[in-house]
Amino acid sequence: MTDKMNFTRADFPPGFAFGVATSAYQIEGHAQGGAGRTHWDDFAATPGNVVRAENGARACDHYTRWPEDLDLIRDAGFDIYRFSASWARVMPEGRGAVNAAGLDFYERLVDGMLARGLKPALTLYHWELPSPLADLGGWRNRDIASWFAEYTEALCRRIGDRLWSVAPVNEPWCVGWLSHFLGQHAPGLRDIRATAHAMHHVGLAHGRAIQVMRGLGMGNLGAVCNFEYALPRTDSPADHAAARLYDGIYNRLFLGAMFRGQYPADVLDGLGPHMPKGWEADMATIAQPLDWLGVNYYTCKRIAHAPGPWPAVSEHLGDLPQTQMGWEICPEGLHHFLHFAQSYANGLPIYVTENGMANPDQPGQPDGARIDYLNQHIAAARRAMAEGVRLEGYIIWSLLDNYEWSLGYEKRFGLVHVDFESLQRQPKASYHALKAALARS
Ligand code: IFM
Repeated sequence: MTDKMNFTRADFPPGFAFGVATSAYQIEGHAQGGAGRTHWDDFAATPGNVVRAENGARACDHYTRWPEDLDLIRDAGFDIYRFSASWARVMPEGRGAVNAAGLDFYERLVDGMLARGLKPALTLYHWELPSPLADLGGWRNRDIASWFAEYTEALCRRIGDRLWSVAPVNEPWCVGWLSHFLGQHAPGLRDIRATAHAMHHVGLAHGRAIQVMRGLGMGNLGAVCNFEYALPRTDSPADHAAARLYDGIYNRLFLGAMFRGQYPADVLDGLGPHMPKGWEADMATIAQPLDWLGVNYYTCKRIAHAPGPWPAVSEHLGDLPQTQMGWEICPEGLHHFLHFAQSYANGLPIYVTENGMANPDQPGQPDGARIDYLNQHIAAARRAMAEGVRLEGYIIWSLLDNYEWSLGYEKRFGLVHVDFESLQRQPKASYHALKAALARS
């Protein structure tokens, strides 16, 4: 293990931007500032859903400690801060009345980034759906596209003039499949019809939000999707077919819709019968022209055919070393997806919008495993760039240890250690290594 990055800023083209990412519910402390209840509060309050039933009520208290957190980002030499706004903080009921303190908070935060020379990269939705909208069916209800457009307008009228970039929805696959088919995230459903509806409505909401922001004269609008490298578990034709379908559901569905106005045919074979009526007419709205594509990448999976109803696939682990999440470390997958993203993005800039690892870090103990992980992945990205991929930035998940959803607070992704009792921040060795690599000579 090393304590140094194996690159410096000078190894990248001028203008290549480095950043860190977080999300609202995972760090802010949702109990403060008049935010409304979210479906994650409800999900966490239901026994068995979240480790120790932990929720985002206090989290990292970024709501009050944001100046210190922005200082940490600036002091390490990062260029971009990718953050998200909480829908329920801006609109506690999800629509209608706006929470003035919520808008004030995001304005202070964005102005704080600009004052420190950071580029504010906003995500409008990183999973904390207001509970009153969940009561109406949440992502299953087609009206969510209009509710989301209303929220987008309320927030962007206030801060849209100062944002460097915006993506509507973080990781559409997680909002659709992980939350409605696998049941691992709020609202915890395991229902194919709910999944098909939610996935389609996520795309529709994305398209409507882009339209609203274009209408406000905003630019540099993109999409952030997560990708998982699907490898067949064995050489059998059945496992190859299963891996291909898994790739379709996970990796090709949203890119197909957003960049080509089409869902992949192999995924529609299974999902088609469950789609909302008249979905075809929405594809032009979903495929709004974009300015960039963001790639979130962490791991690969070994996929096997599994007897049972569609999609009849099962996920397995291979022999590669694993992170604290139990995810295999597979930088080859990032190289693959940067080329893959380029094949959809038609010459647009591509960003790695999330990459990083969870590690059982103790304060004061060097997190060499994270430095190795980042070195390997950044090397894979540089290889793709040398082969012609238009990668223009690399954003690390995450600035702080934070609320890792159904896994609670014990999976530590931060470059900065957070003591969840005292809330004290302590930069890890990876933070210092990145700071040295990013220093401008
Ligand atoms: O913590 C999450 C984040 O909210 C979305 N992308 C993956 C991260 C690690 O699981």
